[in-house]
Amino acid sequence: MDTITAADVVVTSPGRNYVSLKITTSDGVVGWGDATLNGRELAVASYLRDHVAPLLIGRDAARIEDTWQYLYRGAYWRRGPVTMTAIGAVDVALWDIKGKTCGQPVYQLLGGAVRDRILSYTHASGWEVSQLLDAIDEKRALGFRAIRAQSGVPGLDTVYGVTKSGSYEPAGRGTAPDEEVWDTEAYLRHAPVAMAAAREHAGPELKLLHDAHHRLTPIQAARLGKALEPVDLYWLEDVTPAENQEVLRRIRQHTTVPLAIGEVFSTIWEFQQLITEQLIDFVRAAVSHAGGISHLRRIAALAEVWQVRLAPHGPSDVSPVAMGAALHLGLATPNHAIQEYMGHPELAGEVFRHAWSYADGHLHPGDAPGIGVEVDEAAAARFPYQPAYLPVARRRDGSVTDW
Ligand code: CS2
Ligand code: MG
Repeated sequence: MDTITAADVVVTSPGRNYVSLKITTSDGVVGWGDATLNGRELAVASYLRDHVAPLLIGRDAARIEDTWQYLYRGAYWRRGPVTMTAIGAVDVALWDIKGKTCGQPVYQLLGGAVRDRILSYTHASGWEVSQLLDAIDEKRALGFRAIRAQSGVPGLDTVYGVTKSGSYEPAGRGTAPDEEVWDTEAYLRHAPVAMAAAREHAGPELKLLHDAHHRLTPIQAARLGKALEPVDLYWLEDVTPAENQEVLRRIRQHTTVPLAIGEVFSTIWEFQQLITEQLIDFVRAAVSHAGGISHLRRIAALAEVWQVRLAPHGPSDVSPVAMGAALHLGLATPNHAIQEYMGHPELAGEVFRHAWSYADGHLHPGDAPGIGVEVDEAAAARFPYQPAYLPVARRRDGSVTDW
């Protein structure tokens, strides 16, 4: 039996913070998992170091599902992003080990490829609409066939997904969150204008996506959805906070715009009504935040029954390890639609070596045994953790709203 002999947490910050879990077995096999939770990295690192790692020592590395059940049901206190990201890191690391032990890429262990390559989308943004259109052209020149478009909003100094200069990274370094002023009415006036300009500029073929990032009430979301129907979006994302899954019913009554929800969700139970009542079209959970490959494949299987498709979250704060895991799952999952690929900081390339690759608007996990992503621990040590927080949004009256 190949038993777990060590479970170590590697916190590093090559351009942004990442938390990786390294599991080592008695046969000398090393598996890696991603435990990064943007703005709460140390909470997951502690959950792993203080409460999970000691329990893993001596366990059979091959028993992935038993370990998942042990960490989920055995914890008593369950669900939530910290717990599920910790479990996700263990799960991906154990799949990595199993693949390496069998000499197979993980997608082969999941039933083999159902597609040759995975459609991907990336981000294009610009404070002014003209800058957004230029950014779309730049990303199309890189081969992307699907692009998320985000623009500034007249009257606001900060807007989700856009910077006035340089590249966009959501979490600001510092010991407290930046605070941003948000004005939904200004956004609702401008978003249809910016998205229509993007569609006019890009032509009918390009898959255009837009992220409303949890900020609208259901009726505001319905209004935006209707206004964007002529733009023919591939999806409108996070139109409203969806802890109350029921509210999506109201939006569905008013608009046919495809809806994508769930990057902040971490278990199948948060998707249960959204899927079984077809209140959404795309599931957005990340492999790292939703309990790993073992749990996200369950969510995908439920979604398949209701013709809902999987589109895993893939921003810069989903590390190259979890991107690799997402691609193995995506290659082997029939109802997988598209993989987000925002890209990672350039410095991350000094720490993470990956077999997955991008070409011509698509991604592929590669055929290295396991997940195919290795972490250079010596390089990781060169980039110590730096506190960083996602912003807090406030309305113009000073009350906190969803960022
Ligand atoms: C965004 C994310 O990629 C997306 O769809 O919603 O970039 C999100 O803002 C960050 O992951 C938050 O850490
Ligand atoms: Mg999003």
